[in-house]
Amino acid sequence: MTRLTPDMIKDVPEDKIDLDTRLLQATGKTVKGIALEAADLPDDTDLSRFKVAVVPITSGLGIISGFSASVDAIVRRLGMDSHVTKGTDVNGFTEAIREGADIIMMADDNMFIAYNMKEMKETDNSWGTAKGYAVALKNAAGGLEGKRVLVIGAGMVGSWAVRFLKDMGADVYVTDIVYEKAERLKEYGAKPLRDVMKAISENTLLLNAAPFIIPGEIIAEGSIFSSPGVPHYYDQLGRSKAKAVIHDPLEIGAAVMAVNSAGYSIRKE
Ligand code: PYL
Repeated sequence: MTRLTPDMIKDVPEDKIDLDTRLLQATGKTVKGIALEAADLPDDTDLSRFKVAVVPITSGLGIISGFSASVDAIVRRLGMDSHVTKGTDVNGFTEAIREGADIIMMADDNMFIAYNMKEMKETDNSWGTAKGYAVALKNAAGGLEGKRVLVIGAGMVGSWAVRFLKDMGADVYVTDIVYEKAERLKEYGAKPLRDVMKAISENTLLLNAAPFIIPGEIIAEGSIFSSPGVPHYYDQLGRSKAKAVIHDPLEIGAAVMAVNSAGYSIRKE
């Protein structure tokens, strides 16, 4: 998982890129709509009763400036009652417990989770990102039943994405610069492709879960990229040929985590 930098997320707290407008154009849904679909919850689900605490974590490479504020802003935009704890680490976690948070969200260098305190269930960022971007692709493509989809990158996000796309009825291919990683996903019914560039040039529905900058020359006309991978860059030629490029540095993954975590409580009612 590539570590975010403050520059990558600087526009998230105030939503300066107006992500919902972009997502509505590409998928017909907002971040909240995608997150509710990803969590199998009705579109009119009211999330306002959920209290979320975001706990900054100083371990390892430490705090990423703006990360907690970004997660907090994303969760507030879902209509939940969210805040960042004053304390960090165990101090912050204890604060969250004492104030009765329903959901705690925190990330170290390896894991980013949303934890439902009452149901004692976690939702992690790889799962949330893969589910959210698979749902985004499905909406952008008008359904995936029987359609060929290429997953680029067989890491944590890519391997979840393969499973979700198969569940949506897609004919899933997967490629990775380490072919053996792609081959391992045959167990989920994906078809590994050895030649990465050729695979990309021959597909128009793609979920790019790799930190991989794709040269515009190889992009097929009318491609739809659902593209969570960071660093994120498509050159002018690639953007002119693509029908849509769906990307954000954190929002869709974090929103799916929070909504799916709330879903554990909603489904118990
Ligand atoms: C969760 C993000 C998505 C992509 N890469 C992942 C990443 O950057 N992980 C590290 C997050 C560290 C957060 C830091 C803090 O500010 O609490 N411990």
